[in-house]
Amino acid sequence: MSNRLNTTPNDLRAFWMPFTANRQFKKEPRLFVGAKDMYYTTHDGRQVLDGTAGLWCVNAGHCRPKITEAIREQAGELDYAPAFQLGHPKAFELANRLVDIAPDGMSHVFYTNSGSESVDTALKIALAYQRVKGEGTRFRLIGRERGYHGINFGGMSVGGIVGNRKMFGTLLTGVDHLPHTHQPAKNAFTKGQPEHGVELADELERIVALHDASTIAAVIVEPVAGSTGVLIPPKGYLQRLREICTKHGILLIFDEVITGFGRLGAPFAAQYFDVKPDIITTAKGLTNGVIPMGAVFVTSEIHDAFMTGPEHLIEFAHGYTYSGNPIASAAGLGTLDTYKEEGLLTRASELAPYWEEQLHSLRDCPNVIDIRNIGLIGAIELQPIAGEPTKRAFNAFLQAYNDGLLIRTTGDIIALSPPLIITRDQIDELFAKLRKVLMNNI
Ligand code: PXG
Repeated sequence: MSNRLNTTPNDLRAFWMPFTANRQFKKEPRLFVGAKDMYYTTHDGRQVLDGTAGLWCVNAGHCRPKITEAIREQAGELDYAPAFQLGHPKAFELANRLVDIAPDGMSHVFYTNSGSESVDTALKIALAYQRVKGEGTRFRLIGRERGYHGINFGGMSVGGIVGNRKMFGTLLTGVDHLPHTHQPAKNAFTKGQPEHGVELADELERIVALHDASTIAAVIVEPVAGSTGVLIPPKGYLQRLREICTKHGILLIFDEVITGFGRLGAPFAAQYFDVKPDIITTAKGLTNGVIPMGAVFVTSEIHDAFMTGPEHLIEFAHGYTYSGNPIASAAGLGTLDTYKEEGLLTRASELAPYWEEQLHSLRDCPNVIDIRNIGLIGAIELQPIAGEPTKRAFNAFLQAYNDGLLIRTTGDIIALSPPLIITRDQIDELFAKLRKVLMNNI
C-alpha cells in the first residue's frame, strides 16, 4: 500500500526494461504518448518520424482505423474463449485468410503470441514431425551464426548472437550452426543481394557429413537476417540451402518474423526469393504490432502426418492460453483488411528503387563503411569508435531521436524499416534527417 502511495506516474524505477540500457534511459527518458500513421508523439510534444515501424512490426502505420475498430468491437463482444478443445469463429477465419496469402503449399496455421514463441513452436513441430514419420533419430537443429530467433531457449540455441546466449548455460543440446553470410570485404555497398557468398550454403553439406543426415531434423534461417544488423542473402544462397535440405530429408524453416507481411514487396520472403520452405514463422506484422500474436505456417504434408491415431486424442501436445485469442484474431483480420485495401503487401516493391537510391546517397557521410538494402529495409554500418564499440551508433540513435527521427541500432549498424505506407516525401525527410545526424561528428 505504502508503495503505491509513494509511486507517481513519473516514477520509472519499477519497470525493468527489455533490451534497454536501463540506467541511461531513466536518466534521460524517451517516452511516446501518441502515434498516427508515420509519426510518434513524444512526451515533450514533438513529432518523430517512424523509421523502424516500431520494432519492425507496424507495417500499416500507426492507429489505423480498421484495426482499432476491430479490437474495440471484439473486446465488447467476446473477450476471451478457451484455446484448447474450444474455439471461436475469427481464429478460423484469420487462419484461412493467412493461408490465402501464404506461399503455395502452406496450408495450416498454428497460433502463438510472439516471434519467440513461433520459433520454439516451429522447432517443436519439426522434431515431432520427424518422430511421427518414424524418423525420431533426427533430433538435431541447425541454425546460423548471427541469427536471431527470439529469446526463448529453443530460439536462443539456434540463434547466433553471442551477447544473447553467453549468460544462459548449456542451452539446447544437439544444435549446430552454419556460418553467417556477412562478407563486407567482398560485398560492401552492394545494392540488393550480394554477388559473393552462395558457397556458404555448402557448409550445410559439411555439417551433414559430420553428424549424418539421419540425425538432423531441421535448418532454421532468417531469409534476411534483421536483428543482427541486416544481412542480405547472397544470390543463390537460399536456393542452395533448399536443395541440400531436400536432398537429405531435412526440413527448412524460414523465420519470417521480420520479412513476413510485405517488408520485401511480396507477402512473404519465400515468395520474393521464390524458395519454398517447409515451415514459416511469423509474428509482428500479423497484427500490425498492435496486439501480440504470432503464427507458424506448415505444409499439409507436415500437418497431415500428425492426423493419425484415435480421433479423441490430442495430436500435438503444444499450445498457449492465448493461441488464437479473439481480440488478437480481430486485430489480425483488421490488419489484413488494411493491407489488402491499400496494397501494402506489395507496395515495398514500388518504393524499393527510390529507397535504395536515397539510402545509398549517404555513402559520402563520415564513418560509413557499408550500406545495404533490400525491399523496404536499409542498413548503414559505421566505423566503431576505437575502444568503444556500439557507441557511435547509439549516439546516432539519440541524436536522431532528438531531431525527430526514430532509427534502430544494433552494434554499430543503423537499421531502417519504416511502415510500408511511407511516402516519397517522408523518405526524403528520413534521409535528410539522417544525413544531418551522420554529418554531426557522432
Ligand atoms: N525471429 C526473428 C527473425 C526476429 O526478428 C523474433 C524471432 C522474436 O520475436 P519476439 O516477438 O519474440 O520479439 C524476432 C524479433 C531489432 C529487433 O532491433 C528485432 C526483433 C525484436 C526486437 C528488436 O532488430 N526481432
